[in-house]
Amino acid sequence: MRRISHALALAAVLALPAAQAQNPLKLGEKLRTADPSAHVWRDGRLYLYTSHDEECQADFHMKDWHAFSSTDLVNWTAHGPVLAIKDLKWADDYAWAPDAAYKNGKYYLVFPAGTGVKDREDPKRSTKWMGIGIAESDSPTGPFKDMIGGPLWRKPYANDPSLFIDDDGKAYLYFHGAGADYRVVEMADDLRSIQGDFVKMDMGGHEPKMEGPWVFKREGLYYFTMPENNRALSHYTASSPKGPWTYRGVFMEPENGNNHHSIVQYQDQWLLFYHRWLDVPGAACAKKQRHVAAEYLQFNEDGSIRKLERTSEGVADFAKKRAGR
Ligand code: FUB
Repeated sequence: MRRISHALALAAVLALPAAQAQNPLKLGEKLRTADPSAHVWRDGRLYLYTSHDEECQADFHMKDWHAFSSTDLVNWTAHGPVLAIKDLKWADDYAWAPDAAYKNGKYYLVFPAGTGVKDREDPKRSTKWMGIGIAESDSPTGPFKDMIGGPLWRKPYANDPSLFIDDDGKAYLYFHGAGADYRVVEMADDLRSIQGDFVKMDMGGHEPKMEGPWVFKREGLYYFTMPENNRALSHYTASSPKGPWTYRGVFMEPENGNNHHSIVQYQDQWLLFYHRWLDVPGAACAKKQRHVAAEYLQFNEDGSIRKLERTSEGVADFAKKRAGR
């Protein structure tokens, strides 16, 4: 009898991770998604805007951006592509990491796109250029329309936008740029143009190579977060959206390849969305491919972000936590 109950207990433990596993998120059986930008809109749903990898992609030639939404973070509604490279007059490739915003009753998708090719052997022969565009919609699920028909600027070369709207309605655009990292530019009220100069922010002397920044505010404190050296998620804090910033350290270590993330509060929980490079059994290639995942994010007493591990459970118990409130 005792042996049977031990066996049952072991079976239950072994069954647990599989039953609860929610990472990577179930966004579509054959759809390879990356670079999740998470937002909670007025309808109470959590939305993810993602980029979309071709199967077994190489050099990130990407063609469209997708949206998904959920209320329990387990069951996701796919809203399909919300904007595609073919809809743009000024770019024909590189549908990279997007961000989104809600302002003046409209939804905005801010996105990088480009042209040309990168010559990895002889970088001087590269013709690749990238810029940042902005598209509008009356709905969070699009379709989004490129109202200005061009990038917000041509120089500096830029991608990975993070559009932060402060409580006073002012919009700040952060991005990764060629020789122009750690810059911020304010945007016009209608978000159709930038306003003023690019401001180089004071990062307290810590300026590693970076990609996709993500800026948010919690309890009056501003957070500038980014994948340091494109891999380790790290953070800075400040009392203003333009800094000066204080470096607060890495909160997620690197794994396999680049990382790109977003952070949002949803129904009392702070959440981290990011992507992982994972094996895909049965895929046409042997290499790892990108998948969107999520974890709970915790803060220390001093406001810094607690270091976290990647888990297979992710936020599978989100609905249960909500019910237990
Ligand atoms: O998905 C294409 C690029 O890879 C993103 O824009 C970067 O942040 C990196 O994730």
